Amino acid sequence: DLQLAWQKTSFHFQPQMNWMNDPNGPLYYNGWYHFFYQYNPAGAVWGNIVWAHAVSKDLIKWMDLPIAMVADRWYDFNGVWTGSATILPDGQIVMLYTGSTNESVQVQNLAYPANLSDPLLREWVKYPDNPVLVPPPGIHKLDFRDPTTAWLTSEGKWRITIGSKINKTGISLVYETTDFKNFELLDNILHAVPTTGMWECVDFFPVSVSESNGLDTSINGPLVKHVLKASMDDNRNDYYAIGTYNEANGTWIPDNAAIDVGIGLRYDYGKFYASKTFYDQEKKRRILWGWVTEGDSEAADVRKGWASLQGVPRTVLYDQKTKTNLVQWPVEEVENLRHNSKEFDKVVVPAGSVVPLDVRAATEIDITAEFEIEKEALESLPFSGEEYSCPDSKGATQRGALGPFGILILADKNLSEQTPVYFYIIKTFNGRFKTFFCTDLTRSSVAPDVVKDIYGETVPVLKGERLSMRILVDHSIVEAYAQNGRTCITSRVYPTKAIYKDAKLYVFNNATEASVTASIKTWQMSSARNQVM
Ligand code: DQQ
Repeated sequence: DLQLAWQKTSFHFQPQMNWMNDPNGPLYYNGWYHFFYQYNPAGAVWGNIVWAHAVSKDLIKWMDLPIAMVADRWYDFNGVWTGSATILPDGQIVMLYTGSTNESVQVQNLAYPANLSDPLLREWVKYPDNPVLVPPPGIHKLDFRDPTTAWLTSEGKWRITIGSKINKTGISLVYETTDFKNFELLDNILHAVPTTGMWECVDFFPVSVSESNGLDTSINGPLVKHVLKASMDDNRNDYYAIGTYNEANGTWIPDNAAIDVGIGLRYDYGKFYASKTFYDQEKKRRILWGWVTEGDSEAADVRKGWASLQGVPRTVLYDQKTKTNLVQWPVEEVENLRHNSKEFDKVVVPAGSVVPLDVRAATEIDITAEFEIEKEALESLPFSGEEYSCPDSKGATQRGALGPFGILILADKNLSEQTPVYFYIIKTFNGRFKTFFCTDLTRSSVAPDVVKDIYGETVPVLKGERLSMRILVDHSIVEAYAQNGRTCITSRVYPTKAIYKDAKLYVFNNATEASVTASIKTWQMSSARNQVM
């Protein structure tokens, strides 16, 4: 089936076949990036979970290695679940992961490479005295999973945090250790947020407020803030908040309690879950991996023989301009796949029009676009009390004075299938502008049984800044970034007509009052598969 075959990506991480979920234990060691992931060797649905393993020199072109860890002990009999890597100062590598025991109790286990002189780290050994941690008193046996990378305190002890919940309050427990075998539960939890439910895949890391490089997980100090992220089992989204870590009492406090973990910012407003960062000591950056689920039916996944992707790894930094959010950007290495660039300079897009962009098949394409709105329209517009939210709107067909305008991707020549990625601007009563960034899947496919949500949120735009977006299209995945990565939206799309050479690109403006001028650059993207490293 040509349409199902088309859905396979050419530069996103995905195994040859079968089910994949969370990223696990990413790390850089001896010239190689390592990536492990939750994997079902036996089918395209979740189950039989093991740790699969791949390596790369550039985070884009991957080589599959043998499965790293299978469910062969009582303490991980029901699954080798999610975990994280810690690289010790002497170069040793420590892996902590959750095992679902033969009785389905969630416990934490220790594993390490059999042979550190193998740069591919092919063989993994489980510590004979596993588990190293069992659910403490008061924590349910099914609510204790996904240990983080450890960080070193000023006293020279290691700490990890593990997500859980008490009643409906999401929490993160903290343990201290010196040898990764014996742990002490600290009296204080790292943080808790009522009503948010179980916290999966907690991540905790420092960001610099003054520099544009990433920080090793153990760094702390006056020019450092700490990000706490949790994956909300209740609504399947990754929420983060920026705050301050108090090492002495072991707690973290958000900068702004109104946008605490689980109730404020998300890494991504589309499909993006169970994400995890690691510090790349080679290029001094922090890199974020996130799992992107399917939006088609389970039956379709079984028919095509695979399910799920990983987003292109993203560099994560504190936004020194807004000071309220992170910025996420595809790792620079993805740009090595760019070729055949095209430039569309200062294209005038009048209110209510669609302008085709002459690129050849747009199924593997990197797009950057900047938009300028007519000055007079901006100024003369009356204030509006309009309430807007991407998911509650009618998508790209809902016309406002200053939007929507943006790019139609994966559109056929009749526009019977199209996925608009766009801005929508509101002039609020205080005269300020509020900008939304959305992706509308309503018309992405004529197929009936696929997700057709409208995703998106506000994006901060500072005075004097141009509106800009970047879109990575790779067959059935679309990653959209606004204002250099302040707001991100990852979508899965399943067109039936706008595929292969019939996938076209347009710039559109559905505003009623303003014409926009768009400057767009596109690059075809080479495949990352079957390339020599
Ligand atoms: N996936 C793993 C768990 C984790 C969940 C099991 C998050 O460890 O909590 O496959 O997607």
